[in-house]
Amino acid sequence: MRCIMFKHLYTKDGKHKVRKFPDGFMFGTSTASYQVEGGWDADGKSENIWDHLTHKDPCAVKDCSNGDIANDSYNQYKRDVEMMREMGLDFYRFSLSWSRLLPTSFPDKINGAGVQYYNNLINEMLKYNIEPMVTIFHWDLPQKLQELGGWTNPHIVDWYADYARVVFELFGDRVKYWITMNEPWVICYQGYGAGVLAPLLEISGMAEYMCAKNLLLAHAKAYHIYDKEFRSQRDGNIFITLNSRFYIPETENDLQTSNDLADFELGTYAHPIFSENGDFPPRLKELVAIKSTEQGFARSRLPEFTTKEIDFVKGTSDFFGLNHYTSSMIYRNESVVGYHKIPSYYDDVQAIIYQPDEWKSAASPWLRVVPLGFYKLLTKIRKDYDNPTVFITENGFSTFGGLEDDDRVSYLRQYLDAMLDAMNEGSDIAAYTIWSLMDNFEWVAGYTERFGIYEVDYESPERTRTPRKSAFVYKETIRSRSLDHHYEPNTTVMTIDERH
Ligand code: PNW
Repeated sequence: MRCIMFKHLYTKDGKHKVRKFPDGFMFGTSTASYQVEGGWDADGKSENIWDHLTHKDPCAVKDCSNGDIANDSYNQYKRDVEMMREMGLDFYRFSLSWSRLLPTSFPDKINGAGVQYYNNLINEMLKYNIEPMVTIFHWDLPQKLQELGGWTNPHIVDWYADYARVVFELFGDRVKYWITMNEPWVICYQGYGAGVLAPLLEISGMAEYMCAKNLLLAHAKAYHIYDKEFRSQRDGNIFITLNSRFYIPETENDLQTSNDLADFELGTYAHPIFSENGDFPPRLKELVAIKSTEQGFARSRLPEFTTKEIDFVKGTSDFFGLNHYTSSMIYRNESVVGYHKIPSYYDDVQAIIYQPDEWKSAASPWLRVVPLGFYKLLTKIRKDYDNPTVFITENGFSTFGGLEDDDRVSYLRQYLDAMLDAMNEGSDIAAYTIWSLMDNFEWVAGYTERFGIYEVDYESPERTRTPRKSAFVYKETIRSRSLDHHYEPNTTVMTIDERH
């Protein structure tokens, strides 16, 4: 390995002392509709792109499974809330299924049974003082809209905004935290560029850029609707969740490469919203334009925003939602001819990323333990975007199952430590969320990779949930509002404490 930039992956501070979280800091866990709900065609729900993919081509998913039943949260929601109470969560982040609420994709018909389900869940949480944090869109696009081009069709700006308005009307009296989109980079690159997630399109260097522009405008439109028409109802908040790794440069010469890929990944979505000038990052525009000209395209493959659109998108997020799991090494690839397809996203940015075998791996092959990267990323966000208030909306570790998840406990402690390091240096971080409350359908990995701090038994009809060691450790973190590397829980019984 030619890694000379950082000698260690771990933060040095805090390993042996108990570290306190600031007053008001919020702890939660997260899931997403398709990954847990099941009830794929229950009570009037229509087909979304994951129903479609898994039914048409079952073994596109590793274990040829699907989310038809998943965790059966559609019926087991009371147990889900009971788990939140067991751990004493401040909030729970879940997502709404567009095709459950609007079976035609449009607001001409609202599915009462779908509304009832989310009302039940929200009301059950509020009964016990658990704040709902609601993601409006976490990847399960109605199949009909996909057939119309999905996120590459500019009309989706209105389709999404109409859907958002409906959910603000339905649930805005009780929901204080709204997330417009989960991980635009994953939606656009992995879904339309790399062909690894539904709709499995592989049109890189083109489709992910079209998707990016439409998605940003759709997000902004929903933000403005909420801001003007609904915010006052509950003095609520609305923001977007972006995902990013940190890219560790192999040598000093790769510093620019690392910054370039950050512009292509996080920057594509963060710069238009969180920077002073708005618009796509200048380096992204420059690099795609140069390549497009060289390749004989009539214009840049990256669409442009008009001045009006730039202003429309700028400043449209109350917080900076961040999902972070891992980091990679990076180097420049100018000399590696034929490594990436032309045109393509990675050819445009001219970067190659990899993770050294020495880095400890989770069950997911892409997930290795690099807490220093979390600290570096949080520091970069503080500096690049004028210290926004950050909500960590996902962070977590996968295993192959089992209740004694010491590797997860160790990962979570190291990542919380890295987060506290960044906070000590001034990063404004207000919330932390573990992915996930429980095992769930892990997209194309099916049920083979387990992210839950509760284990789910997929053999039992009620999908029995059992706390892992990490759930007990998280409970104590929340109770004591502190990080103690040496706390050993008694994992025999999980109880519900006073507060809930
Ligand atoms: C998240 N990366 O995506 C998703 O929001 C969840 O639905 C999913 O289950 C979870 O990760 C675990 O895979 C990721 O670049 C996006 O390293 C990007 C990365 C990792 C996870």
